[in-house]
Amino acid sequence: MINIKELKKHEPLYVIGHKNPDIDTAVSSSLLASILTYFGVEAYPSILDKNYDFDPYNKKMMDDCIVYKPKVIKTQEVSKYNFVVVDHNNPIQSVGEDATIVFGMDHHKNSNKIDNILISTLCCNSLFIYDYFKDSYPFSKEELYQIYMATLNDSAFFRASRYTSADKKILDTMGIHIDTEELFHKYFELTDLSSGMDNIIHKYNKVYEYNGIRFNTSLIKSNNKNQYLLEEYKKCLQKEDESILGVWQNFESKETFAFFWYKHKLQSWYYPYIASRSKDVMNDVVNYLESNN
Ligand SMILES: [Mn+2]
Repeated sequence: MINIKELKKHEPLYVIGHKNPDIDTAVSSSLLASILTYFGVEAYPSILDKNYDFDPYNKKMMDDCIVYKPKVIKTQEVSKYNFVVVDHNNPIQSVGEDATIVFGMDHHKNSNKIDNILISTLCCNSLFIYDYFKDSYPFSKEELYQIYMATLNDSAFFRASRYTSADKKILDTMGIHIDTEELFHKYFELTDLSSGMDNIIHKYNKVYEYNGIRFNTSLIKSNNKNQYLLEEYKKCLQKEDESILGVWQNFESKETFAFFWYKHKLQSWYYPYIASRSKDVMNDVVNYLESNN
């Protein structure tokens, strides 16, 4: 169990997710702040002012399930606060490496940059928080619904490879019965490619890091109609000065194409399913980096 007594020494705590928040980051930070408050620790969901730029593909679904009102912290005042991180575990994706982080809960590959962090293999961090506290915190109906929505979004409505039987098992205990295919048709959005490939590659990209090697990443959700743009995407990646990982998922043909532009060489991978950027693709990237360094 988490050490409440120890956390209390650092209050108030500011629970923060990754920049360009998606549903899981919004729900995770709000939820963990509420849980800590319930245990008597002063805590608030938070975000840095420079990062308050939503991932637009989640906005409608997010607005329909959560009133996300984080405390907005000025980036130059980060050193005044004690943070708890959720839905990421590398400080470069939020508060920066000099900030004080006292605790964290995440479901991505461990960067080993934060000492006191719990890492899960579940497909969604909100689901991990639910599983961890379900016997000690009375989740409201509204919170359960938010967790369900975050899980749907993080798993591409159960289509992504990171969604496993372990996730399903936990979801089944929540007592929520909704038509997820109906929600898929209501909320799922393909990447808008109309503003040009160069723009798209630089928009809402996440920085990844492995063993000190940093690279940008881009994720495209496509269909058969847009598949002809894959070659242009590949070309645009190769025009980058810095390293970049591009992931192209076709939700109609259920295929994934990944390209890693590193040291001016392009490495490609193909998956006959919807491969998760943070799981399957990153695994291959890590293996590639290990065999090439
Ligand atoms: Mn997540």
